[in-house]
Amino acid sequence: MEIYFAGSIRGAEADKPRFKRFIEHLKGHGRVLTEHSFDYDYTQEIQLDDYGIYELDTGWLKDADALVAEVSSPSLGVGYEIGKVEAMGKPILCLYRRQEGRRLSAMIGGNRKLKIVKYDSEEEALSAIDDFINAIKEP
Ligand code: 6K6
Repeated sequence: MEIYFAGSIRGAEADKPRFKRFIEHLKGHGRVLTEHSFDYDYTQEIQLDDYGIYELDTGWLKDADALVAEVSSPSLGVGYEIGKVEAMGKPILCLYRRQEGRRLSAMIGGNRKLKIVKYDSEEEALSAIDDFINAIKEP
């Protein structure tokens, strides 16, 4: 199982420590193609320009069996990735942390093709990941 994890990088409030915990959990289910996208030391080492990042990421989107997107912070890149993977007909889980005074974009929250999980605690998000991946694995 190859999993594409998406989360805000240049968008609002990129919460890398939380993304890394989600990635570690996902690694228990398969290969996370984007593991290093949320690792500044590593990405600085490989130093891709924006054209290189786009080529690498769009290739991984094609390879992925499923997309897990953290959508708590608005991000153009994450929205674009969700749209592309939806067009490929692959399963998508969107994880949204409930926040006072904020609402998830209707273009994500109103899309019945996406599995949307709104969470308060990280444990809820991790258990939603398990349910989502186990449902894909079922024959
Ligand atoms: C990452 C950390 C430090 O430098 C980088 C290099 N940038 C990126 N590397 C890999 N993937 C990226 C990078 N920038 C955006 N993406 C992709 O878009 C990721 O797959 C994210 O899910 C998404 C984030 O988009 P923005 O618009 O929030 O940046």
